[in-house]
Amino acid sequence: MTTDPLPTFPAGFLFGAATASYQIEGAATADGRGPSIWDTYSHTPGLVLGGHNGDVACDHYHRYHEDVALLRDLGVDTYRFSVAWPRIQPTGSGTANPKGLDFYDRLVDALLAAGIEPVPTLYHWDLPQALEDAGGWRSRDTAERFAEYTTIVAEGLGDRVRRWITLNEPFCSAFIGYAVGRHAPGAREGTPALAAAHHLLLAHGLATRRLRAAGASEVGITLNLDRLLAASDSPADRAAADRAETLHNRVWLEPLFNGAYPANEDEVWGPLADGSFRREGDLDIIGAPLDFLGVNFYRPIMVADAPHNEPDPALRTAVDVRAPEQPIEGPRRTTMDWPVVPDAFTDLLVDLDRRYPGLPPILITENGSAEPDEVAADGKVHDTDRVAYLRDHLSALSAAIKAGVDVRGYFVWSLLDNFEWAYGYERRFGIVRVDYDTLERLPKDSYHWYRELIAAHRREATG
Ligand code: GBH
Repeated sequence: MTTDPLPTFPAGFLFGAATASYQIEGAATADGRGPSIWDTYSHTPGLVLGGHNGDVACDHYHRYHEDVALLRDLGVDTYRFSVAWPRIQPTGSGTANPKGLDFYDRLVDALLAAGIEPVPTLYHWDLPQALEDAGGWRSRDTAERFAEYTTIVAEGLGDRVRRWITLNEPFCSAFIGYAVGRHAPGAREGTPALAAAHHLLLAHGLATRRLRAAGASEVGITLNLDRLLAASDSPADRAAADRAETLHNRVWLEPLFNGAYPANEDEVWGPLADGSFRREGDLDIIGAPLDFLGVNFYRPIMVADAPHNEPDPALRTAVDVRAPEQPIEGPRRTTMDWPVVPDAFTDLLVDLDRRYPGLPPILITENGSAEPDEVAADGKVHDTDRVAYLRDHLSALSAAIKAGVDVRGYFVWSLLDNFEWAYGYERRFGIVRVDYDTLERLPKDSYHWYRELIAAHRREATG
């Protein structure tokens, strides 16, 4: 294990771990849970690597006590999990399913008993299938349904939960789900993907109102903000990076924090941008003040200028912004084939802080890496590459804080190896190994390293 000095953080900085419902829970039909778009997608042959699905996953639904004990021993202040909408409302509308809500009730109580703050995310991609059948996020009604669902959860858990996250990575829900088609529901559409983006933002705004009405003390949203790099200094490549920046980051940041869609969106989306799905007053709902911004960061993305390669004109206007990704040569790559460039994390945060002066405090709601984790002859997992990734990204984060960026906490992705979406169980992000035959949990070296970092931080803060 590394002997390099540990990065340091301000007193009161929060350390946490993160997971998501469909990726860990399993128990897909237990206690009245309805099907979600990810059940449908993963059960469609050929879409998920290895033909894997989330039917069992880590069986967290039945083993949450063991997982809370792992969190307690890790010493985290806080735990970010997501609530599965189809457990609460099996068909996405109507009265609550008491048994579904009861699971999160027990989880929250177990976390509090272990001295850990529960931070639920209301939507981490598992839309009830019945809502998808009625149009999914293409439809404005889904945003209204989400607001109703939010009220149910807020009333059920609000006496014990202080901090809420509305959506996880709406970029993925809208563009990977409805245009690229590599996430559920697997659609390849143009205008409807832009409508989905808008309706997700609207859902966030409506949910924020409901959470405030239910007395929530802190509300935020989680975005996967990408650090976009131009492949060269040429004006064409820089313009391509700028278009990609709009597609990835500005389409969310501008309505949320500047009260308008990005100024260059016509260039990116053409006439689709002012689609009839955007209504007067929506931006006021979307732009309601937030208490924090959740940022997920994994890697930088380099792009170059290129002609459209998408024959379908509708898809062109949605996601083919003539800025295809280029390989970044040099740095080590994780098993996701993602380059490891910790400085990009510092740069992203410093830039964000400079460009959006009115931004609320930031929480890093995900950061981590997928590595090949074999159990060694000594029965342990020596995931030295993950330890290095975490150490270097936490150092990069510490540097951003020292440069003045107001970051209040960090959640490692992920507590457990889990269902990595289109990659099934073939990619492992956990600091705890899961044996998918026995479902046994085995803390990796990275778990012990993170535990020591947290302990050292506490000693520093109290010493
Ligand atoms: C996060 O997304 C998710 O919130 C989390 O659930 C996930 O487990 C974690 O990252 C690790 O991946 O090649 O078209 O299939 C991070 C952003 C965007 C990364 C979608 C993977 C796949 C796009 N993700 N991307 S595609």
